[in-house]
Amino acid sequence: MSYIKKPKIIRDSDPRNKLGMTFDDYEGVMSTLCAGCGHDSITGAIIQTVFDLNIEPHKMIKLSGIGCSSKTPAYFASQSHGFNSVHGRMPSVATGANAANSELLCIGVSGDGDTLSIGMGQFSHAVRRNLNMLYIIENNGVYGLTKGQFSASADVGSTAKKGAANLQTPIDPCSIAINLGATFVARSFSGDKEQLIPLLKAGLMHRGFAMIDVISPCVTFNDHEGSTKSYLSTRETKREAVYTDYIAPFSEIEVQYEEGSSLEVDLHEGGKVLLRKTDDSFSPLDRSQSINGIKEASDKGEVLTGLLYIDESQPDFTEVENTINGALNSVSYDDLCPGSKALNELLDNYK
Ligand SMILES: Cc1ncc(C[n+]2csc(CCOP(=O)(O)OP(=O)(O)O)c2C)c(N)n1
Ligand code: SF4
Ligand SMILES: [Mg+2]
Repeated sequence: MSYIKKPKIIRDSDPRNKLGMTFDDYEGVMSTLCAGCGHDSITGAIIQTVFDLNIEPHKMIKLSGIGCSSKTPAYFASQSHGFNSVHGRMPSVATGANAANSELLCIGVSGDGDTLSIGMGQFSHAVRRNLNMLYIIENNGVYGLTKGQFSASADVGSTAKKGAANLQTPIDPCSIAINLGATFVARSFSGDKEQLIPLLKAGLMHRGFAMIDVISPCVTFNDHEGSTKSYLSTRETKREAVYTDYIAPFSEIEVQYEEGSSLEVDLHEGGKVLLRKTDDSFSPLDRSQSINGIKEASDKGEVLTGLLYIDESQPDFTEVENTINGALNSVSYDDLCPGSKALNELLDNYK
């Protein structure tokens, strides 16, 4: 992990968001990842997302596990809260953060190894609890940090740097998440900011568990011929299911698409997702169609990208658990310590 601060040069002409903050204000420390690593492109997209959404840094928490991908939170929003947890254990820390402050915007960044192997149990329960967080998987098909072993998302036949082929069936995080009850599932590519940034915005504004699987080539261990997660292979096999844009609340909505071909989805937090179908057979509002669409594309050797599934009707973790609105540290002393009479009445209920 790097602790080297980026030199901050702010000019009067720099664009500022509604809070008066510049893009640089949302940056983190200098990246120590390999030059060209897809993870750094995702960091750039996250910075653009939180800048555009005018997020107040103290209202956001960034979390991760262990891996090259899990270093990402150090590289953006250095003024926000952060927790770099243990390998695969980020979801339990996110659960605690959600319970302690239901108003914090939560961004978790994980890897395919961190999520689909050691962290699979924790990931599954974060999904089924509909934890209110944006969960980004920086998916390169390998354990980059430990020098390129196949991960559980490596495709059958995909080769390692030294030529050995993976023989085990991959786990597709999008299909798994939809099956487990995720309420927002999308896939994109680190090199496609035009698609990725609107998805990040919509995912962050979604109330509930929003997972985005981002194919993010590892240039050091998995970007050669034979790898199915390389820049070249992903560019050739990527197929967009629906064009997706995020529209901020209160801004005028202009629909320029032909009648019948676009669909607006209201998000709990006030924004809207605008979908335009590029393929009439695909609807991200129908769970079984989403799963079938992902599988059909995969059978053809394609990677289906875009918003793959969304359900805005489900209550999130804090609503189901009826936790307090707001932060625990803002609860008044009288509410925290209502006195012995109130305590005795409470205890009587358990007798
Ligand atoms: C408990 C534990 N087991 C194993 C490791 C070793 N380890 C560190 S990172 C990693 C895999 C990271 O892969 P991924 O999540 O895909 O991240 P990437 O480096 O590819 O971005 C492993 C197995 C560890 N740090 N802690
Ligand atoms: S080893 Fe791979 S995943 Fe890790 S920083 Fe380098 S290119 Fe990125
Ligand atoms: Mg990985």
